[in-house]
Amino acid sequence: MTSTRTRTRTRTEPVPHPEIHVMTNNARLKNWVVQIAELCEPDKVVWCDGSKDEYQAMLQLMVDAGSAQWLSPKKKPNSILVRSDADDVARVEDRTFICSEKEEDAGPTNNWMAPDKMKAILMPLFKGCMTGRTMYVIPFSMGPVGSPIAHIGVEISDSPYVVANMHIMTRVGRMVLEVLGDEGDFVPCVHSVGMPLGPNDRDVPWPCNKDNKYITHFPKTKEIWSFGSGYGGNALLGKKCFALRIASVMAREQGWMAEHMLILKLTSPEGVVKHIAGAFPSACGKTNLAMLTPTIPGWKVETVGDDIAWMKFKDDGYLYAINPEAGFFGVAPGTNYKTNPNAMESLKQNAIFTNVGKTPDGDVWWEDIDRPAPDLLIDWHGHEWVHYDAIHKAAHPNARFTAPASQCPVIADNWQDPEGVKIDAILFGGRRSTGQPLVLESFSWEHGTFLGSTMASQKTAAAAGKVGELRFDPMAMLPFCGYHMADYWRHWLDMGKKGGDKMPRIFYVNWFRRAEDGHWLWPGFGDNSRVLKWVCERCTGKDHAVKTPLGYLPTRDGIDLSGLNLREGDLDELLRIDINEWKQQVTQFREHYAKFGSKLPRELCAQLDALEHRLSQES
Ligand code: O2Y
Ligand code: MN
Repeated sequence: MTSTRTRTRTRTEPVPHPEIHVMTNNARLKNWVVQIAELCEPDKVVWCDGSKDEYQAMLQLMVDAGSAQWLSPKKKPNSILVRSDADDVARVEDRTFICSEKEEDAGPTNNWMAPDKMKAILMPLFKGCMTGRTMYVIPFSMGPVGSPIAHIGVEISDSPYVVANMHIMTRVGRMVLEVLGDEGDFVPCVHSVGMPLGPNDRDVPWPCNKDNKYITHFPKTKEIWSFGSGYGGNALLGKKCFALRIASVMAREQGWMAEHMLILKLTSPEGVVKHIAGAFPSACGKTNLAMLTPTIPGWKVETVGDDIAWMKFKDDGYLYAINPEAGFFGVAPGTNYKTNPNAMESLKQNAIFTNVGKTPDGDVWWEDIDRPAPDLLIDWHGHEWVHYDAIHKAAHPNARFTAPASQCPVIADNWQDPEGVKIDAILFGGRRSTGQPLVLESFSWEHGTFLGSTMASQKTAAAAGKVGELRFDPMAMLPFCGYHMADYWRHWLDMGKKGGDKMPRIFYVNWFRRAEDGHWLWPGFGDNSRVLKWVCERCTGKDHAVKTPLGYLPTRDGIDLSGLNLREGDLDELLRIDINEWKQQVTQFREHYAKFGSKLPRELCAQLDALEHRLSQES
């Protein structure tokens, strides 16, 4: 595909300093923008105002440059298709660094480099990296502008794709600068695709730098520097870099929580409202759960957020959450009117599609979209697609749609409430084919923290008599925690001490358990509302649970199964606890904990010992 080599500047004359039309009196911001312009040497500096005209201009710019194409206005009005470089298609965890002063503060699960050493690598890369390009200054708010739970960032980027996506995913523009004021604080985020253009260079549709990718975070100074990738979480720096990695550091320092969690609003037929946050690793149907269509009559699920939750205590002592984002950056393949009709409705217009297939009539197509691939389908490389080719997918497996959250038919009326929503329950969940019951409730916040810290998916199904190996992803934060994971667990425990009995109840769910013959025991999707109903009822004090070594499990009639034809014995299997399997899991939990050394909170060791003891009492 395209060449992504690093180009050196070929100009011999010094570039006249670009005129900067400053939109703020915030001295720190003004100085920083000048400093970055001097470093990156763009041809032009543009301050983004967040207007609709600006968004449209970015789309047109991409189309004119050959980076994007308009989709049919009849099929997907005001929407574009973008094809990335084949080497720039996903987050790059091995190129993602936490640059804390001390290595021990990044912990064993992050790549670490000392700040000075990283800056010594980055500065020569950023020097002149925007030559021949425009440098965009994007002031954005993570969360409703002015909300006491929100925070402000400013991203500098040389990518119009980033500007357009930031317009959808965050709140961009003048109102952010107004809230920032002359003295306000912001997180500086510097991004470059890492491909300067000399006077005789022709640009490529998706500039990037495949040899030099760095996604770097500086917890002490709260800076983000990203070089070489234009894609998703590597380049839209408000999302994983700010809202999780840097925000998790800020949250620990300031006494709040930045979590990789969906937020949903659940309303019972009697009008009882509960807000539930949920942490699930990638590919566990988080967006589907956030937008679920309940199968039980009278219950309503509405979406507050599908990926990230920021939670702060209010004066009443409860935790309130906002979704810091304003859009969805959802995985396209597998999304269809059966798995997630609300996502399909959300992306019907004003959307950006990245690396999906294109139909001859100007619509999008991806694997499992619910309609057969048409003739003359163009794949994500831009080539005619060969049908039924199992290896060459029409859409890249990590193909994305970016769509405004406001277009979701079940977006909650209070999703932009600056005060946030009171969180009643937190769900943890992994993909576990054996062992883990459909749902259980923790005994306490401390026990719930233990459940989150041992959250895992199974790499392979269990062989007879042996547990499948577990891939741990504590609180679904493994790639996103900006500091030592054991210090993060300490922070969870401290939050629990602070909130006491006003903290949300904690549950662990598993939609993915299989029977011995391999069939799924639980239908999932809309039927997950049956589990949410049990969660809601537990929060309102209903006592339909039994105490087990793992936590409180539903009684046999605790889960509403009306209208659902579960096979005989499947409910028993969904709630069965195999003591021997759990004893083997305890061994794996110990190995997992051993990685965190002396920082591991003793409360969590005590929880593991207590689990082992409870299991031993059962045999
Ligand atoms: O591949 C990327 O750059 C995006 S990753 C992503 C996007 C939206 C929501 N969650 C994720 C994730 O990896 O958790
Ligand atoms: Mn995510």
